[in-house]
Order: sequence, then structure tokens, then C-alpha cells
Amino acid sequence: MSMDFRLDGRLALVTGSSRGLGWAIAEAMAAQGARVAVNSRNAEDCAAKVEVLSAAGHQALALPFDATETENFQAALAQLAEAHGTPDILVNNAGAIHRAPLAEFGEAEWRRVIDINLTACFLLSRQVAAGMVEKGWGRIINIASIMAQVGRPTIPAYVSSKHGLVGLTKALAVELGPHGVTVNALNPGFFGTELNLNLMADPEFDAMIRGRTPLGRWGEPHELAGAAVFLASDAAAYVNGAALTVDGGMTAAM
Ligand code: GCO
Repeated sequence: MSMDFRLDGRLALVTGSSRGLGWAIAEAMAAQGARVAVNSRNAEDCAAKVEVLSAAGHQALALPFDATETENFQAALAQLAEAHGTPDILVNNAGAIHRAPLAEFGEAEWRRVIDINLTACFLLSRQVAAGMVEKGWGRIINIASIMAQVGRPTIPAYVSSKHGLVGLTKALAVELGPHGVTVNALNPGFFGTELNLNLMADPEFDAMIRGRTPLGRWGEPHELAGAAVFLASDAAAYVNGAALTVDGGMTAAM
């Protein structure tokens, strides 16, 4: 019985995929044969990334929308359904972070981070699940974080949203599993993305990450992509409700 990691014939929507982890996941899924809908709020960025994938001989389309605006993404998904059908794979990757000491952490910032990192994932999953249930096959992959397992100062909204996202993953896994739809999470550790540029530029924080990570370095975005492809593939058909940590061993260490 050969392991099937290919995604041929699948339509994958990856939110926040014009850069960082989302782009690495979109590239990897396209290379595995998926038709990939590249998403961000910026139409030009999506178009530019579709050009890169098309130039590599892959199937891709731009699907710009704001994942926090229900009408916006409903219209985009209706357009997608018209032209290409409903997504077989949804990667809830779009996310935000706000860092401030508790006493200075504003309510508006709290709500913004919860809205994009958790509420948008619920609303998009609810929207896309209908088509997956109809087909009797689907993959929802939530990009959580090791901040779903631990916490650190100054990021209460991010930590809470990522803990919540793993809870949402389990809730949807049990509700959608009977319909052939699996729902899993990835818990990335500290990766070299735009979200972390200022952390990487801080010599003290950089040294702390390298010191606390058994592999001694930050992760590269493409190093998360393989786990996403696995969860999206038929090789992971019996993986449901799981949260796979990809952190170089950081949370395994004392
Ligand atoms: C931070 C970082 C982390 C990482 C990542 C860890 O401020 O602590 O941004 O949260 O980005 O999410 O999984």
C-alpha cells in the first residue's frame, strides 16, 4: 500500500498565503498537484503569487478577501464555486498579533486579534464545511501555534486565540468526522516570518530562541509546509482532531 501524499484534483484555499507560512504552504500544496486559491486582503499580492505558481507549471488562482469580513469572503467563495467549485482543503492561516504589557493592552487590539485568529477561522470553516460534507471529503487545517500549548508575556490575545483555535479544531473534528471531513491543527514554533522580524532583530530574544530550541535556530517557512501537505493528503485520512507541533523541539525541552 503506497503512501499518497499527492493532492491532485483537490482545490485548496489557503488564507493569508501571499507571504510567510501561508505562502510556503500554498507553494507546497501546488507542487503536490492541488489547484491553490491564493488569498490575502491585497489583490495585487495574490495576483503576483499566482504568477509565480503558474510560471512553475502549477494550477493557481487569486482569491483576495478579508477573512474577518463575512460578506467579503462569502462573495469571494461564491465566485470561486462558480468558476472552480468548493474547496476540498481549507488552511486557516491568516493571523495577526499585538504585543504590549497587560496594563497597556487595549480592548480594540484584543478584539482584532481574536477576530482574525479565531472568529474568522470559525466563520470560514462553517462556510466551507457545507461543500466538503456534500462531497463526503474535506480537510480543514488550522495554523495555531505553540502559543496554544504555552504562553509568554505581552501577547494575551494571541495566546488565547491560538488556545481557542485548537479547541475549535477538536470541536469541528468531532462534528465533521462522520462526513469524511478531518480537522487538524499545526502548532508552529518560532519561524522566520514577517510577524517575527522585530523579534529576530532583537539580539537578546534571538539568543533566547536559539538557546531554548534543541535545533538551535528559528524555523524556515518551508519547514512547516510538509506537515500541512501531509494533513491535507490521503496519507492522513485517519488523523482527525490532532494538533501537530513543529517547533524544533522547543516545547519538548525543560
Ligand atoms: C511571539 C511570536 C510567536 C510566534 C509563533 C509561535 O510574539 O511570541 O510572534 O507567537 O510567532 O506564533 O508559534
